[in-house]
Amino acid sequence: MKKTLSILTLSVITSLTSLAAMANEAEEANISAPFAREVPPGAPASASFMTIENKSNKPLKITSAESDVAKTVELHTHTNDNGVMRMRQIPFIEVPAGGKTELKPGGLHIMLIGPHKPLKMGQTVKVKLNFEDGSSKTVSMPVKSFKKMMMNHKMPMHEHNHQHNHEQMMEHSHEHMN
Ligand SMILES: [Cu+2]
Repeated sequence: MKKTLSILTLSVITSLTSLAAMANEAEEANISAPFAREVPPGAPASASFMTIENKSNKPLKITSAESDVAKTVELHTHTNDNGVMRMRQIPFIEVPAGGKTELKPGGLHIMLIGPHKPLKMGQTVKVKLNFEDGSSKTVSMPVKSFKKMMMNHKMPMHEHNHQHNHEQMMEHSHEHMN
């Protein structure tokens, strides 16, 4: 009995040691340029964006997200459905080994559904990312106005129109959702 116990203890210590040696997914994820979208009072939803870099040699997955600024937080993407951009919920956001995944307007995003109060420029919003292995990371992000950002970017005409269309599509999709 005593021998069994010590073998058990030893194996627990060994597995704990190997766990500690391996960084978890949250630690391997490098977040840059996070921001949330400014929304007016009564807006049904906002969205947050960021670039996620994977420092490890294994793919990592964000399987959910949470925030105390909104009732529900979902992982979303945009798909082109016969020329109409639609948002849909996805089960995870994957970041390839040694690569990066960009969450941006018109593409992948973290949807903040049912904001408890209007999100205003200058505020900081916290979004917690939950990874597949159970680890998590809280990201603090500034609230930014899309309109301001686009005005600040003196883009060539074509690029500007492109951005503008995205903005319209986002508005359209948001209305669709509720
Ligand atoms: Cu969305």
